[in-house]
Amino acid sequence: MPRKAKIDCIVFGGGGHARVVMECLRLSGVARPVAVVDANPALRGQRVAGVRVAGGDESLPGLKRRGLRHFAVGVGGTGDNRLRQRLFELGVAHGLQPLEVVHPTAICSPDATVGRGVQRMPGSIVNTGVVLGDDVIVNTGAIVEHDCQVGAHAHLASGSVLCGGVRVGMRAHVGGGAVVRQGIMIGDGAVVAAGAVVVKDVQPGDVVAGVPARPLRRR
Ligand code: JB2
Repeated sequence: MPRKAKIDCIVFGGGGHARVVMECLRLSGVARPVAVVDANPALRGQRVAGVRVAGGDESLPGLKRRGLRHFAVGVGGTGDNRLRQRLFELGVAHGLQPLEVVHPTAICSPDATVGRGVQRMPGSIVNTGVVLGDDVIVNTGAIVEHDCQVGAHAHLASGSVLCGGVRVGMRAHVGGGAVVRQGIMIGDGAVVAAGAVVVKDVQPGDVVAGVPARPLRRR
């Protein structure tokens, strides 16, 4: 049952991830999404999960004049997290406050450190000693074991598992169902394909896939 929200907010992006974000905000009662901002002009004036698309990113000053002060990045993506970083920085540059997005079923240790705008989706688990940078997504059912460090804007996709002490760089993407062995380092902007099992460090920008994971190419 959704709880009564205290804060009205803007959601960047009007696709599938945005609808999950809006549901989390509603269920947790943290905020009420009241405007979607999306780059697709065809969406303007349409409704996404019942919320009107106000326009593209240029509509932010007008939304601020309406008194909105908070935002959530509703863009997910399956590899390239640069857009998410740009939108996060855009919101902050407009003086808006990033909201933490937490589904009621997400678990987080009290001894984890969580950055601004972090998203913890249904059934995700963040264990003790973990550090999550700004704007990280711990997507549905993902597990972040003890003492992992995850850089800003990284996306841990649904069902992925980071065993203990893994380090994930900024903007890296760990694909759905991938498993990363304990102590491994994944470089900035690297991509681990869905279902991979990572047993060796991944260099910045590398794309790795398979069991065990091997480099496919560098971005
Ligand atoms: O610069 C932009 C911009 N570029 C694209 N500014 C704003 N405000 N919005 C932008 N967008 C919009 O993001 C697109 O027009 C589109 O409506 C939305 C992205 O939606 P899409 O459904 O394509 O992807 P997603 O990020 O919501 O979901 C992906 O990532 C999730 C984690 C999907 O691949 C999902 O399957 C996945 N679960």
